[in-house]
Amino acid sequence: DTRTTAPASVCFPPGFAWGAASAAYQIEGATAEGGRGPSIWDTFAHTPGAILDGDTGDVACDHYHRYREDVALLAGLGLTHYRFSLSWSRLQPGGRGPLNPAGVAFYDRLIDELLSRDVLPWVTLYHWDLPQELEDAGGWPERATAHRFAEYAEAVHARFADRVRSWTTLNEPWCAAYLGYASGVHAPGRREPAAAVRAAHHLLLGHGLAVRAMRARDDSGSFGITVNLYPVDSAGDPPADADADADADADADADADADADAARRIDALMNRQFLDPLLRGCYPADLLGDLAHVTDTGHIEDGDAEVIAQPLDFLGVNYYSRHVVRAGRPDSGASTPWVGSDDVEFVGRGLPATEMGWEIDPDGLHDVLVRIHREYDAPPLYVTENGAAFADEPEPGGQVPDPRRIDYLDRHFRSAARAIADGVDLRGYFVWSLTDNFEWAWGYARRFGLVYIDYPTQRRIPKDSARWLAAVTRRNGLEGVP
Ligand code: PNW
Repeated sequence: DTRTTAPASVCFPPGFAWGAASAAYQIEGATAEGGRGPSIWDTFAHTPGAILDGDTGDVACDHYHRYREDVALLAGLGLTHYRFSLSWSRLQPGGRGPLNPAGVAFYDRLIDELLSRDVLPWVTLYHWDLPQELEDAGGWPERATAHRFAEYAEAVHARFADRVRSWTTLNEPWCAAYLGYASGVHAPGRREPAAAVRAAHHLLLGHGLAVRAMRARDDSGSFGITVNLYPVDSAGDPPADADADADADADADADADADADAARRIDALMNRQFLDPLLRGCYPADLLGDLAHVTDTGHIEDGDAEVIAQPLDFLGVNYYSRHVVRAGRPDSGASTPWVGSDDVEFVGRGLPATEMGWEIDPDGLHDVLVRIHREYDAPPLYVTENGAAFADEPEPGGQVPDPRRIDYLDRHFRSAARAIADGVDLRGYFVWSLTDNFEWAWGYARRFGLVYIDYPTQRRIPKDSARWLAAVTRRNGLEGVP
């Protein structure tokens, strides 16, 4: 612990929304039931070598059959909000046309169960599971996919808007575009940098078209998007001054400039590529310059900027860590998500990390929230994901002590409270994740849950962090640490 003073108690604003989050492919299983069609994640997970240990989402947490128990766990924690995603290929098996009645019936049951326990459903329309038929037609690099997404959103909204008030179009378009189409570590596993840039644009376009279509039906709901943001710092020391030797100073200055430029480029790709078109109505000019040698802008049509910049009722922010970068050598050959910037090195700072290898940096959450507040005309913010993978296992007595997760959440909650004190209009916080689940490329080998899942029996065991979170939500705040 690097704290210098013991934290005082903190209170969150009245009505602050406490919740937990999940995503369809990570929990549902039942991938061939109820008329569900295949998605790119079914195809990818069944590709040998794609997922650690050959894991797939075929069964996952069997939430499709056990949703009642999962909703009971959630309500038992005193959580009032549940962020989950709809499986597009459960609702439209081929990615277009009328909704599949059995898919609708499942989400009807889930939503009604949540409402009966006074938990508000926060629906995400797309958490990465594109219907395979749409990928076969080209996927997100094709403009038509944005239109299919808007049609899907409109049909789903028409069916559920009587009970669902909060609509998030996309989860983390950066991941969907760059891990899916550039580095290839996520579905559909393509390694085509130019296609990834087009995918990012068509995801944003699909978001705008979807918001427009849903609002045209009924404007009374709440519409937003979730992006994953990182503060990006330069590793370069600030230029040395004073009396040291002038040549060495000049070298150090040049290095620091190159590092600062690396940080600018990664910030553009990671953060501003999404925040600027959503909240300011245009792409950052420096990003378009950086990407000019990857692809031209022929896929960006007149009017797209206006569609993407639909007014939003909230912005969801997912936060996990900070990036620290320096200029390095071009690393051609390896497939990276950092399209056009494969010469940037990511620098470890030697901080304690979670089992994802992500360094724990609670201040970074404060920094991204304050940055949005200061640099953009932003709608109310929600932390739609934050959480940690740690491998704690049940003890013989049945408890699952996970002190590192409690400490992680405690420090991030305090950082969020500090952002609120600095003027950020933060309205709620969703912990990732309610239960352990299918952690994408890592399969079941990484556990983010507040609730442990014993996969062979599908038994659910609340971890100590779940009970701790229940006390936080009850009190709407944190106690001081003596
Ligand atoms: C997010 N990265 O994924 C997703 O929204 C969740 O579905 C996921 O389980 C959670 O965070 C934990 O991983 C990310 O490589 C995956 O930067 C990868 C990255 C970021 C977020």
